[in-house]
Amino acid sequence: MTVMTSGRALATAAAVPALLLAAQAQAHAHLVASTPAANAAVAAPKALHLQFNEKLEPKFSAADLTTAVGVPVPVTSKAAGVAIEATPKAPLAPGAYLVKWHVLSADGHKSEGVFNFSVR
Ligand SMILES: [Cu+2]
Repeated sequence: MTVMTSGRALATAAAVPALLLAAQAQAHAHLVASTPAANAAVAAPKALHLQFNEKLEPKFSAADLTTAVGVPVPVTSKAAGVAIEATPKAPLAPGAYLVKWHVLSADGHKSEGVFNFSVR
């Protein structure tokens, strides 16, 4: 009984990414979710999480952080699997921030993007 239940759960979980990939088949790696979310106003996050639709090449995938006026904010960026985690080296002060990401997906295509959030 336990085996059947987990089997159904796995089948359901596998179906969701398959649908997402089908809808984005031409788009290569792109951002599907982030924490903070784009345009969100949040308490200072300890880390930024970016999730993509395709597996990333860690050596060529990273996120950078700047203030809204372009002043670099030091972060440690680590890519693994389909995600990037960028950890600010110091607590983020209240204000507006810009996250710039660039990735190389496992299919060999580069893509990049930008989103912003603010710290209350
Ligand atoms: Cu591609």
